[in-house]
Amino acid sequence: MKTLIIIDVQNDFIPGGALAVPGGDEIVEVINRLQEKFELIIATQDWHPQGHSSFAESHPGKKEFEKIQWKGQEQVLWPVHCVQETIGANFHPNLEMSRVEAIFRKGTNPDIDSYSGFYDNAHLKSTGLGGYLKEKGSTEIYFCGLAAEYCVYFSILDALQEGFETILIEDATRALDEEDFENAKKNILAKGGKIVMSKDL
Ligand code: VGL
Ligand code: ZN
Repeated sequence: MKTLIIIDVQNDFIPGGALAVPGGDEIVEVINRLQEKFELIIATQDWHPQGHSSFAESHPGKKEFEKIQWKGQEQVLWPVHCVQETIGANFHPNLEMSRVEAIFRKGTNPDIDSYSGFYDNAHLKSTGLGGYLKEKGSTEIYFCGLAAEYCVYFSILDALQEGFETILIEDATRALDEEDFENAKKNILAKGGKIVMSKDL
C-alpha cells in the first residue's frame, strides 16, 4: 500500500520560524497536491519539552549550530524550536491535514534528540511508527517534508532498515545545507532507496 509520511512541516522550520529551512514554505502546496496519490497519510511532529538538550541555550558557552559530544553521540546544537504547545511547533497553517490518519511525535525525551520518525538518535526507543505501518499493510513509503538532510533523511534510513520500499519525493523537501543534502541523497540511493519528483507519482 502506498503511504505518504509528511515530516515536520511545522512553523519553526518555515522561513520566519526559529529554525527556518530555506524554501520550506514552497513545499506546502506540493505536499497538498500529491496527497491524492496516497492511500495512507501520516505526519510527524518535532515536539520538544522546554530546555531540551538539543537546544544551544541548554549548554552555556556553546553556540547555535555548534557540534558537541552529548551522551556518547554527536549533537548539533539548534536554536530553540518546536517547543510543545507553542505556535512554532504547530503544523504550517496551509498544510492539508484532513487525511492525515496519525501524528507521530518525537523529540519528547529531554536528554536525547530524535531526527527520525521511527527512533531516537541513539536507536534506544521506537516511536511505534514501524509497527504501525506494518499493521496497516504499508509497503511503499514515500517521504516529504523538512529538513531534507536531517529528519527526512534519518527517517528514510530507518525505513530502509525496517525493510520498507522507501522513496524520497525530492521536490517536496528542502534542505538546511545543499551539500549535506547531496551526500544524503547519495547514501539513500546506495542503501537501496529511490528518489522521485512529485510529477512522476
Ligand atoms: C529537525 C533539527 C532539529 C528536522 C528537527 O525536522 O529536520 N532538524 N530538529
Ligand atoms: Zn528538533
